[in-house]
Amino acid sequence: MNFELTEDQQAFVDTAKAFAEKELAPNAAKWDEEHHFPIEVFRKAGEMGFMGMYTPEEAGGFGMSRLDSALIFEQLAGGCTATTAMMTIHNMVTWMIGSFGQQSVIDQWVPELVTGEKLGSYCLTEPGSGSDAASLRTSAKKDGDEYVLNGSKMFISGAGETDVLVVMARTGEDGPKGISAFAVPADAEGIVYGKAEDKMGWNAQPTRLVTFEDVRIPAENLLGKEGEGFKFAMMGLDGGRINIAVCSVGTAQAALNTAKAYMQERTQFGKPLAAFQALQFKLADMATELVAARQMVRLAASKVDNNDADKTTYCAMAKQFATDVGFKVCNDALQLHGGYGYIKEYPLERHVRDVRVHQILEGTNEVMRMIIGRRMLAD
Ligand code: FAD
Ligand code: 2MC
Repeated sequence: MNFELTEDQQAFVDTAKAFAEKELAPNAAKWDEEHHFPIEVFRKAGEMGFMGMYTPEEAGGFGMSRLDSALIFEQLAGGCTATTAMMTIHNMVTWMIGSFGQQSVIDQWVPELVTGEKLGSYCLTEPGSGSDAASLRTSAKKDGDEYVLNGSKMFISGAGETDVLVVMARTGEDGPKGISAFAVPADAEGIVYGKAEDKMGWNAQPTRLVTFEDVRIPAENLLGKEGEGFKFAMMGLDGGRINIAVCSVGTAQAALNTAKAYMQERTQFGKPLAAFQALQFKLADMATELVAARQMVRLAASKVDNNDADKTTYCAMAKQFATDVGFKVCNDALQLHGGYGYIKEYPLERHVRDVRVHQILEGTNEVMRMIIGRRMLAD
């Protein structure tokens, strides 16, 4: 087993790092402050090939491995966490349409999703159904050659700014087997968008309630077959959880780099902070835990690439571990800055606010433990 990156992988990392340094990092604080959703940057990311990375080639994507995509997202997240997280959700949606859509639906959406000219949202959560996703109530009723959607989706990332929504809705019985997935044009008549939620972090992208009131869509927009939607939603989230985990790793690495530099510059008691062994030990623990998190995410990504039977468990482990470590490292980096860490002139408080939600969304870290525990006890 070789833990070194290949030449190609190193080139992906270098390209993504350069993009993050040029297009994301200089603007991240402003986008956060102004709650600006940088549409123009998603277009540029599309030109770089970052918007349909692991979508199958036959559907018009780049067919990259999850591991290679994760290497790229890690670098991008070091530039702007919230913007990169939106790119990861968009990649998940593009993969779902490209993998499970009928050819006409692929032709309609995937080319422009891959270039970043169009953007996608993922709609699973509802006001009454979060962790228990299979209890969702949004309905899709077949009416001739159309489906009619009614219901609400809560906390939808990018909503109001995106062009296509992948919506999980009930076409049959209660529970997971009655759920189907649809590609829904975001401007379809009857879709109502709520206000942008006032959030702790992830301010460079809007999060909205989306309500469907007798929304009619062509029946061909069904992804796969009726009843397959919950499985598709979970398959999407296996990859999504790797991506969110790696957004925490990339952000935490940026925070660690900032803290290391600060420890060497800041003097107290006549010495640089770096001279105090207590702080050296803190830095050592941050670096060690971050390496462990990174390796775990890469292992999970390779399990998905190899379609390993345990891939879902590894994705859950990586998501839970890396997002907890990511939050801790960012918070410790803030602490190492003392009072300066708490003010917005430094990026630490933004890092802490942005990565905090990674412990909650794409399945809470309690749900990740549920997935891992169930699997362990099933054997
Ligand atoms: P609940 O499910 O009500 O959970 C409340 C608490 O109880 C949590 O701590 C949870 O871990 C715990 N809990 C629940 N059940 C159990 C159990 N059985 N055992 C132990 N603990 C349990 N969703 C989308 O579909 N698309 C999006 O784009 C999207 N973007 C989001 C963006 C943001 C900024 C946020 C905050 C959320 C987003 N979400 C999105 C929703 C997110 O996935 C949910 O918030 C999350 O899955 C948790 O659901 P909930 O908020 O309803 O919490
Ligand atoms: N891949 C393929 N199939 C899967 C799967 C996976 N990863 N996970 C479950 N399934 C299948 C499973 O095999 C079963 O099918 P079958 O009966 O044919 O074997 C079916 O789906 C039902 O699975 P469960 O019995 O495990 O379903 P349960 O209702 O117990 O819930 C749980 C499972 C808790 C893991 C799921 O509801 C969940 O992930 N909840 C968290 C919700 C979540 O992650 N929301 C994120 C929203 S998106 C977001 O936040 C963004 C920012 C984009």
